[in-house]
Amino acid sequence: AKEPVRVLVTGAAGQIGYALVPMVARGVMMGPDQPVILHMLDIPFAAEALNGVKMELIDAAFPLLKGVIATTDVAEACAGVNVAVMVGGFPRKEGMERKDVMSKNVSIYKSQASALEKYAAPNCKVLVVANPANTNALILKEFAPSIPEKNITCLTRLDHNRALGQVSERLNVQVSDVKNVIIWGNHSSSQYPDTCHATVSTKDGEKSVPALVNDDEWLRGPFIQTVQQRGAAIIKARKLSSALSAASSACDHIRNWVLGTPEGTWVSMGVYSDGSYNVPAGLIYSFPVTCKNGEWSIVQGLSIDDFSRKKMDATATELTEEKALAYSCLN
Ligand code: NAX
Repeated sequence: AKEPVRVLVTGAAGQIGYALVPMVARGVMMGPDQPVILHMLDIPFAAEALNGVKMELIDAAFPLLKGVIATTDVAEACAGVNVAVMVGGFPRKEGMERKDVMSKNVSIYKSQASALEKYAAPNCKVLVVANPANTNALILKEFAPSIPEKNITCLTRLDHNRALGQVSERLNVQVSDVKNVIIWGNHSSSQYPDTCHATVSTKDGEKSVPALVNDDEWLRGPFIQTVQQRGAAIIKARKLSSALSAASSACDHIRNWVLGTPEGTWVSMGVYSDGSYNVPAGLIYSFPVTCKNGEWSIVQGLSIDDFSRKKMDATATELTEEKALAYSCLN
C-alpha cells in the first residue's frame, strides 16, 4: 500500500474548503489509490466551524482518509505537508480600498510562506487559490526562498475549465472532447481566454475550434467576456461565489501536476514566468503547460497573432501593477 500523502487546505472552514476536502478525501486530487492525511487550517474565529468539518469528514468514513488535523496553528498545519492548497485569505469587503485588501493578504501570505518553508516536506507543491491569486503566490514565493520557484503556482484551471465548458456548449459537443484552450495572465477579468490552438476530437479526427465555431467575432468578444465574467455571474445567481467548480478545478490542477497531463493535451497554470512568450520574467502568470514526473513545463512555440499579443500584454501590465502594489504594502 502507498504511504499517505499530507495535503494542507487553508481556509478549510470556508465555502471552497467545504467542497474541496471531501474531494481530496475521495481521491479526486491525488488519485483513487493514494491515501491522504488532511491538514486543515483556519483562523480562530472559524475554529468551531472547522471542527464541524472535521466531524463530517470522520462521519463520511472515507476509505482513503488516514487522518485529519484541524487547527488554527500555522506551524502544526504545515508540518510535513506534501501538497499545500492555499484557499484562506482576506476577502474584499464593500467600501474597502484595493490597497487595504492587498495589504491584508500580503501579510497573510508572507507569514504562511515562512511557515511552509520551515515545516512543510521538502519538495512540497503549493497551489494558491485565494485572491489576488497570482500576486499572493508571488508573495509566497518571495518569502519562501528555499522552496523551489517551480513548486509555487496559482489556480487558473477554473478559468481554463470554464473556457472548455463554453466551447462545448457553443458547439454542442462533449466537454471531454474539447482541449487545449489557454488562459493567459492574471486570474482576474484581465485574463485572456484563447482558443486559437484549441481542438475538438470528432469521429473524423481533431478539428480546430476556430474553424468549427467559424465566428471570430464571438470568439474574440462574447466568449472572452463570458469566461472573464463567469465568477461575477455565479455570484449574481447563487448569491455566493463559485465553490464546487473552484474545488474541482483545484483537484484537476494538482492531479495533472503530480500525475501528468495526457499526451497531446495541455492545461493552464499560474507559474513563475521565465520570460517565455515575452511575458515579463518575475511575475506569476498563467501559461499553457504540460506536466510530467511531477513537473510542469510551459508549452513553447505556439504562434501568437496581434490580437492575442495585445491581450497577453494587457494582463501582464495589470500583474506588474499588482506586484508594485503588493511591494508597497510590505513596509
Ligand atoms: P470563504 O470566505 O468562504 O472562506 C475563506 C476562509 O479562509 C474562511 O473560513 C476564513 O476564515 C479563512 N481565512 C481567512 N484568513 C485566513 C488565514 N490567515 N489563514 C487561514 N484561513 C484563513 O471564501 P471562499 O469562497 O472559500 O473563497 C476563498 C478564496 O478563493 C477567496 O480569496 C476567493 O476570492 C478565491 N477564489 C479563487 C478562485 C480562483 O480561481 N483562483 C475562484 C474561486 C474563489 O473566488
